[in-house]
Amino acid sequence: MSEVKTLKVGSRKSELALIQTNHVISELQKLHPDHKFEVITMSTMGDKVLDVALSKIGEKALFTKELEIALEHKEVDFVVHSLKDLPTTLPPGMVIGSILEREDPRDAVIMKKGSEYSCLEEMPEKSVIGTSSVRRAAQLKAKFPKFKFEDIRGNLNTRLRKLDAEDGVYAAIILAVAGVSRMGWSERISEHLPSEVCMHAVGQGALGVECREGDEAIISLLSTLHHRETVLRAIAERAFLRKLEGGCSVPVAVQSNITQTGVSLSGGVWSLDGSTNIQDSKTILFDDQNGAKRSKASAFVSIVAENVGEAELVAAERCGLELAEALIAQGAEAILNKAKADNKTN
Ligand code: DPM
Repeated sequence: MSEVKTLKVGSRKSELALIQTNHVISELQKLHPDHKFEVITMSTMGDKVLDVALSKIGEKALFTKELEIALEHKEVDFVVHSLKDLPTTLPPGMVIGSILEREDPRDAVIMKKGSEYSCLEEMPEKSVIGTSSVRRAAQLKAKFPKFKFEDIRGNLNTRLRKLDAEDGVYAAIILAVAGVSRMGWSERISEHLPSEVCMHAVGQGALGVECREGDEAIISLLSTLHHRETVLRAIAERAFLRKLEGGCSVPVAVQSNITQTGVSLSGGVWSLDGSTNIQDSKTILFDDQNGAKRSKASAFVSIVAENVGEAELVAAERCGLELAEALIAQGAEAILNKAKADNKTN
């Protein structure tokens, strides 16, 4: 009998991060009642630098780097993240060992407290909408040229406080439904944005657990939390973003779906002002991937999921890659390069 050792779980310090970390621990505890877990918190650059727009910091591992260093030094055994904050290429030696069932991946409109409006359509000209996401701003600028879009930074608690402040400038802010509902604030959501208005970010609404590559005991423990459909959607979306070389500084958005027979992905790229965009869709059937082989323990866009079918994983990755190739053939790279350059100068 091996002695039960306490596993160390890394987390950011924000309330949302701790809710997410505790959720993963409680799911693990249900399946593995004999294990013990201890949470170790730390701040990341994204938590410390609050006066610069996210898209301008230009560091892809903004919310993950310090935690990954702790992982590398074995100060923690695994780290819980919002999947959308995990870059599509992880540092060498790191993998994603678990992807939990996705919540609603849409974006939502939160009105200032006491607002008389219930959706963007109703709001008057020049209303100030708070978001630091170039993806949200680009899509919404195209649909609602009547608004002014302004950066808003800080964790969710800070943002809600800035929105509701009596002397605050924002009439509404845009946040992910998943984060708002994990915080217990669902009743503050006035409008869920459909994909025709605002497609979501890659990985949005799902949790990903990062661990050391080759740490078989932890990988096998974490694999028990994998949610098949979410794993496949995450692979398709991340393969798409990786091929486009997009991070959180460029307007790239997606919408994915898993059916009995295959993977479907819609996606697009936008100029920062939303005036130019390229969108397309792709479906790849699982059937077409039969006979696909992978080497043992290989990762798909850094996701290790040995308990999900080979043909399905291959189909998901191909779906993302082929959609990206289709967009590149239609001129996506010029739009993204311009967005990256404009981001630096604005
Ligand atoms: C990333 C973006 C944002 C976060 C960019 C984007 C939003 C930044 C902003 C990559 N990470 O979505 O286009 O609104 O200024 C973040 C949130 C969550 C994870 C908060 C949110 C919770 C939802 C989830 C920040 N990361 O997007 O409202 O787990 O998907």
